[in-house]
Amino acid sequence: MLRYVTTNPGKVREAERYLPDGSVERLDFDYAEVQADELGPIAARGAREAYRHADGPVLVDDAGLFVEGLDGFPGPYSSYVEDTLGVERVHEIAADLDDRRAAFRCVLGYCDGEGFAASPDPVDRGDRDAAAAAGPDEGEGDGGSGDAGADPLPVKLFEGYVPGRIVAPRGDGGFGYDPIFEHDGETFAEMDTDRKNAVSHRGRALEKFAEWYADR
Ligand code: ITT
Ligand code: NA
Repeated sequence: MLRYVTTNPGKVREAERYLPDGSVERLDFDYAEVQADELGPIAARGAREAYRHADGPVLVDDAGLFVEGLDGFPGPYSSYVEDTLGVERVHEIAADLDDRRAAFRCVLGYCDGEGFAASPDPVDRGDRDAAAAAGPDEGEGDGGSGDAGADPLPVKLFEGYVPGRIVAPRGDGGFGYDPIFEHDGETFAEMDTDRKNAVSHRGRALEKFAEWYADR
């Protein structure tokens, strides 16, 4: 059984469409989100922590909204910013910008305690094209913990990206920043789950994961 580790039921609703019925269950576990500029290291460390907690295969999902005109803010801090400022305030801030382009990024981190055939690296990107999204190599030197040395648990990362722009809130589907994120004339909150999945950051990452998982 694969555990999809998240405190966010909205993510699971989307993920279910990509994973065989009955093969995955949600694990409501709040792994520590290390402070980092990039989603990749957060997902990789989260996957290891969740694996040790679950004692079985896990998939963690770290996502964020990156606003161009704000140099990528809130990015990895999207969850904190949603809880503090709120989505409407993020729209108000973006409304004053010349450049309201934005992107959602999602990084999935898979860990099952074993190595991956094709990858001697502790962190293997399932998706090299979008490597920029997760940033430079995970860099086990997190600088904070004091205990040097790479965590040997291998993690495989899958990334997805979708461009769009920040608009006044519309729609009541989805979750999080969906009402203020417009892609192709519609906000994500105006799309149903299948339509959002067909274009979204999470859909792209899940598609890559599902393909790899099916024939690993
Ligand atoms: P977990 O970490 O427990 O999975 P979370 O909601 O905190 O749940 P993230 O840290 O990945 O997840 O999310 C960062 C923020 O981005 C958070 O405020 C989410 O609501 C938001 N977010 C993530 N994916 C989104 C999506 O597809 N559409 C809209 N907002 C999204
Ligand atoms: Na989170």
